[in-house]
Amino acid sequence: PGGPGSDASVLTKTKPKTQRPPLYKVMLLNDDYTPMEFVVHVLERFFGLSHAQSFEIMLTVHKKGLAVVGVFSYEIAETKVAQVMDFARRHQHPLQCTMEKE
Ligand code: TYC
Repeated sequence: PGGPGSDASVLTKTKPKTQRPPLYKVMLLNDDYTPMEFVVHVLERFFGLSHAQSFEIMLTVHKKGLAVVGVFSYEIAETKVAQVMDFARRHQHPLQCTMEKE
């Protein structure tokens, strides 16, 4: 009892795991009708991006079909998507904004 290989001699290290909340990518999708200036305005207004950054991301979406505009916690991502979708709908533009777990 207590010799090599017995339970008492086996050291089990338990790594403390820090739980981080999952993050969500918020993406803008391209369409043929939403004016470019409107998309730039949306990015400035709801994502706090500079005009230059907003223009760049808008062009990426226009050329590639979609782009990640930011990464947020679930609640914030959900709010951004709702704000953009509501703003686009109120202006009668078909702009689509979605979120996806990172
Ligand atoms: N493709 C649109 C146009 O040519 C511009 C646009 C860019 C629309 C990004 C949506 O998420 C978008 N007017």
